Amino acid sequence: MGSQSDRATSHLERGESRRFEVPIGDDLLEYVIDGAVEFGGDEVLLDHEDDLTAGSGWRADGYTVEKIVTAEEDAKLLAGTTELIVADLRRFGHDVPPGFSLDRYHTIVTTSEQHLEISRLRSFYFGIDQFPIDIGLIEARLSSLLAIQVEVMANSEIPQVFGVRMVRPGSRDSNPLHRDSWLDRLKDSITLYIPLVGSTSRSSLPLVPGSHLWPESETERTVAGTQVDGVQFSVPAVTGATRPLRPIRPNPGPGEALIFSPYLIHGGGRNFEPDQTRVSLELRFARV
Ligand SMILES: O=C(O)CCC(=O)C(=O)O
Ligand SMILES: [Fe+2]
Repeated sequence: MGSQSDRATSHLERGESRRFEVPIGDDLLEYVIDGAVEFGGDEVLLDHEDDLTAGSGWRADGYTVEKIVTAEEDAKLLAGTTELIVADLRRFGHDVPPGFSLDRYHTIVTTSEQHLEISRLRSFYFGIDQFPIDIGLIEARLSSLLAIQVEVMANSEIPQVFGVRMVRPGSRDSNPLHRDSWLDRLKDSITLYIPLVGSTSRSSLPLVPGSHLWPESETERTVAGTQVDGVQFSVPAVTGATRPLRPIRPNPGPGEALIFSPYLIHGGGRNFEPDQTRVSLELRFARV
């Protein structure tokens, strides 16, 4: 295991297929790549783009874990998010028992088809007016950590938005390894991952420390149209590197956020827990 991930440079042409494996802790991420892949050019993207971590003490790692909400705010985040998801589940005719906890999501949504059906409604993105606490609290804390004034961003449809990620155990609900900065609209931003339930050392968001400073020529990625496990993702997926690809799971605890650069390789957030859905909040911020 792992030989391809150490130096996965066998270039794929259109129409070809290969397996791609990346060890993560004691677990193994496995993907089937169908279609063409390519290496980027010689440049390091951050050499000429805005690095919001420049003034922080963790610029070299590209991520940090910090306390971001109080226990009381954390409880409100969980309760409010549960209400939003329960409303969507009921909209799709699912029976939700009283006292339902979000980490039981996979016991209600038991198939990928059901998960995709709910996902098509809004891709689990909500307007910030539905955020369970004052977003200004998080903006202020993040601004102070970065020593830069930041505010929550839009996506292509909602002016200020937050996402709820739900990754069922043993599912393909998570996205493959990628850099957010390969999407133009996410350059010059910073991302927060806030765990709600079921986020553990075997389910939380993985990332590759320091990979935000790798030259593009050292990362191989899918081109438009190439499928990963039968799915075309909007962001190119990493399919290899000339350096060892060794993602870790920083696994933030209650009230903490994993704060990371959009240039960092992250994703591959498969859930290897046997019986808990991982639920986390996803928030992106830009300079005011
Ligand atoms: O939470 C995950 O598994 C993926 C998150 C991600 O890719 C992002 O927030 O940009
Ligand atoms: Fe991402």
